[in-house]
Amino acid sequence: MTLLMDPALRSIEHKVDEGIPLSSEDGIALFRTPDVHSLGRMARAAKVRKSGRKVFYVLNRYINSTNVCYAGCKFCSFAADEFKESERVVRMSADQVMAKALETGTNFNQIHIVGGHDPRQLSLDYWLPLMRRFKERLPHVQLSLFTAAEIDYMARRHRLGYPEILAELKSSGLDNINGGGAEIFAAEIRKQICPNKVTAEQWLAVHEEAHRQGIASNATMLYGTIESYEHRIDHLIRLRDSQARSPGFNAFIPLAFHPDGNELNDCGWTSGLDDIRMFAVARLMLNNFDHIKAYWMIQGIKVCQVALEFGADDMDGTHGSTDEERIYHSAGTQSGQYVDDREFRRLIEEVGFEPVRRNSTYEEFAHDWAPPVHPEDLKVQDVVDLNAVRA
Ligand code: V47
Repeated sequence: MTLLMDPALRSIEHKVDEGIPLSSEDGIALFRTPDVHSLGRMARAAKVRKSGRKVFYVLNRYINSTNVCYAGCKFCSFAADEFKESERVVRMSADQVMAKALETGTNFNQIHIVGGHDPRQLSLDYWLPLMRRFKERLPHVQLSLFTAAEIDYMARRHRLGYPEILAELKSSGLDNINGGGAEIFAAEIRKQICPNKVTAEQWLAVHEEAHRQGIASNATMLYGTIESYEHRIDHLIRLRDSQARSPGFNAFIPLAFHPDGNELNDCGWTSGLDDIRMFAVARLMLNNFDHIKAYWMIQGIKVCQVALEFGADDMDGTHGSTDEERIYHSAGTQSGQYVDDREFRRLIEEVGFEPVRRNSTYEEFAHDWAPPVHPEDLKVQDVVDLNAVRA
């Protein structure tokens, strides 16, 4: 056993070593401990037990397909009102989404798309044909689409239950649901920061039904607005209970609040120390989650590198080009848009871990894996040569 300076952490370390789930009081003690070094050591050990020295990354295309949204969340700087600020509206056609995905080639393993509660785009008539096109053109790419809030919105518009809409989405190729829309589960906070969004119960019901149907998913938590440590711990415990009821979450991603240009601007930025604690507490509370993701674009590359020493084992991945992500770029992130895969591996190796390329469901790939050539990628000369070989 490690010598711990804060005695409050001793019984917690014992539970962690024995695989006993931590209580709410334990979680609060972890957030409050002045002994951040011991917190980090415990979280790092928990990470190493799960994934050794591996740190995962994905060659990804990231697209925000629409910013029209009627949810009116107070923390959001991304949503555009289509009538009052039409100049800001970005609403991509299916052809534009497809073209954007293919803009920088086909060697990627995941396409990540989230948008808004947009009545014109969140419809099965738009998505099902587009998803089938993706699967035909890019059979090696996993579709990580929507948040549970978007799926709930689409289900209500089509008057379908969650089992029915998820079955439709799965049959057209949905592999993974993104973790957004969870915000903070506590109703008293939700009614202040996102009064028109799914409830916690609905969010969890979408994910649990998806898992029952074999669709994987991620979970997030937005922290750094008006919530307390108690609210954060309540959120983590509800996720842990949900994973026990209906397993299928792969990664938990803490989303640090970005204050620029939204109604919660007074809350300001989270501190680097709060970010690091958040990763460590998540790793220790969520003993039934395999992965804790430090998304470089959200907390920034340097904090995410430190987070790898505090329990995180994933840095998300590349974006295809330099203008794809808009949720965090509208709200003030300084992270930039583009890190290539070589640089990704270097960033992970630089802090002593082993980079491992993955897809949405954490199947592993050699770093230089490339997809089989698709007929549409062949130039005329290649087709002639291929026919000559066949003859
Ligand atoms: O639900 C919006 C968050 C989420 C702000 O599954 C904000 O791998 C901070 O789904 N400050 C959507 N957060 C993004 C999302 C996501 C992100 C990263 C990884 C994954 C994954 C999914 O973005 C929303 C909301 O919680 N968000 N505005 C803001 N100002």
